[in-house]
Amino acid sequence: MTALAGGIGGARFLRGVQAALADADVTVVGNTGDDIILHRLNISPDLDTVMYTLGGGISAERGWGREDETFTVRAELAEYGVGPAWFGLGDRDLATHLVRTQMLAAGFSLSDVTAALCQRWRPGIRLIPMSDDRVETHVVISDEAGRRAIHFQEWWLRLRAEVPAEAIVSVGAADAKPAPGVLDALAEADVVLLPPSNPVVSIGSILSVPGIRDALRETAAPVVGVSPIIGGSPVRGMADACLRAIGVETSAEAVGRHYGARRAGEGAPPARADGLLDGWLVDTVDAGVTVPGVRVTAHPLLMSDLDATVAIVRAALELAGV
Ligand code: FO1
Repeated sequence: MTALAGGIGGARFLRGVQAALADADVTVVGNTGDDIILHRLNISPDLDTVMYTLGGGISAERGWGREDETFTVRAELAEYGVGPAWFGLGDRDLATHLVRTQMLAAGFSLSDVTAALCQRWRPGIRLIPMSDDRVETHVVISDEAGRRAIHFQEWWLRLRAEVPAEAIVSVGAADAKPAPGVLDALAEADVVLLPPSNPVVSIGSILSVPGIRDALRETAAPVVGVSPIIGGSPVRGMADACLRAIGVETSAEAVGRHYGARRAGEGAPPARADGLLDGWLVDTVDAGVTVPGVRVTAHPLLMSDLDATVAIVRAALELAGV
């Protein structure tokens, strides 16, 4: 199986994949658009969130960063008036950023770094970045300081996505190449899943790397997505603020239609066949939504515990017909 994944929601879903398909060969293509350089350290939030969640190091309370974490270094930096205060730089997490930074500086690729970090965490899946080239998600906003682009993390964490995003841009994507193994993982999969990650800054960021979208559309494997929106609101995070930025309504139906159908269905009007999906799994409250050319089924989508998540994974695999 191959899955595209962002951060917290995607990682939680992958826990269900790990439990449901213990002996399957699973490749996760991780989003690196959230990556940020702080204090000259290379930080990859979504890769770390997947690695920690599947490797048993994640903070259960926060969904990101490490369990038993402390923030002493951040506090000391603040004493010097050095920010940013809005980014939760954890002391244990710092070691991950230090290892990544020094390996990149030594000439290793982000894929090599990720494989090395996973040697410790043993997530039980193969985690590869969407690209070894630098891609950063920036957000165009207008406020008293004028119209400008800020890093996604600043918009997400300092502004809590409360200032409208006029545009969300994957800086560097046009020149980025899929990381080694990404295209093969999509072409050779028996099934491809799009977890309930943020459709814009996580799934959308991965799809912004030239070649990945086409590989998804051309794979012989069935492609099934799981809605991140239940009953008109995002389960977690602020996907609604991101969807608003691209003019997509915050609903399971609108996101399904945003992803679109991979094959023209017999549905009238004939479905756009330039989309991604064969199947779209929505919550029971959204049962009955339609996505032309895409088979839609409903199942409770709240990942309230591991059993619930495993049941969602099974429903997605059933929809995929595998
Ligand atoms: N999310 C937060 O809501 N607050 C934080 O302070 C924060 C810090 C952080 C540090 C390392 C890391 O790997 C993830 C972190 N996240 C934090 C999550 C991060 O912002 C993710 O990019 C978003 O949750 C979107 O996936």
